[in-house]
Amino acid sequence: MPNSRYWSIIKRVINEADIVLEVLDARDPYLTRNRRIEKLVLDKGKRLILVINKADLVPKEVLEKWKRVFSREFPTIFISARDRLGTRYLWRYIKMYAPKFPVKVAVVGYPNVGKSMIINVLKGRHSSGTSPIPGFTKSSLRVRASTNIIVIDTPGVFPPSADEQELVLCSALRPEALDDPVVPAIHLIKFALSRDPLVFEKVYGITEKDPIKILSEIARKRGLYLKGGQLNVEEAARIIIRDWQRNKLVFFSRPENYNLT
Ligand SMILES: Nc1nc2c(ncn2[C@@H]2O[C@H](COP(=O)(O)OP(=O)(O)OP(=O)(O)O)[C@@H](O)[C@H]2O)c(=O)[nH]1
Ligand SMILES: [Mg+2]
Repeated sequence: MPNSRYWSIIKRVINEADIVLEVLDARDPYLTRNRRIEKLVLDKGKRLILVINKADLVPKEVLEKWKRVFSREFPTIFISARDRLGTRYLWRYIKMYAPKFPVKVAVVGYPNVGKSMIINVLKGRHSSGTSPIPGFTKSSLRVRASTNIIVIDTPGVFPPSADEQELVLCSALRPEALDDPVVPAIHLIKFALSRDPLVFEKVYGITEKDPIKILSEIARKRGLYLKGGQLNVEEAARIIIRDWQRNKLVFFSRPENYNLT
């Protein structure tokens, strides 16, 4: 089970670092916050900055709200590593919170949130491999971003207590890694509809609101049938999960969804 092995890497890297960037997914920064990491950072007396990444997928007014809510606890910024937006702020925050120079900055968080892409942005060129498949980075990697700043990439980790459905929502589990993709896909569909009732109409042209019917429609439209002629809803479930992880199925949460204002 790599997650537990990855945790030991995270602990070591947090020990070594002066500042920790906890990377969150802008589509749901609340769900992708990892309290266990935050506690570790605080216990070690290190400085924590919350970095909401993938800002290109979410309206700015929503990001401003998340920033306002989270800033009560920790310094928070939002960026798009892919589009290189807000990265100047990231530099500024790192310099502002550095207790000394040269400073070591650890980049941590759930799988697939964009940690390696942030490392590449800070470095200014491609140093760390990125991938839409969660669990890509498997060890820590130290990169000199400037004369005074060393950044450390880490593997994505999730809390051992997280269940499969949560992990699917956090894009932390590949659909291939699921024994039964249908249950988590149904959970994902319900979650998506609660955030945007029209999302399946917009993305797949499906007006159905019942999760099983949505899966059947996707299977029918793609011609996914089992040998006996029934619709292959398992494959449809994997497609939905994959589309969410690869940003084809786009919806997002607001602080109000968690009664945070
Ligand atoms: N739209 C969008 N996609 C992004 C952004 N940053 C990263 N991605 C995409 O998200 C996926 C994951 O990026 P990585 O940098 O590999 O994520 P990671 O956190 O290092 O993932 P692990 O190594 O698996 O833990 C890739 O497909 C990236 O292209 C961003 O700002 N916007
Ligand atoms: Mg990575």
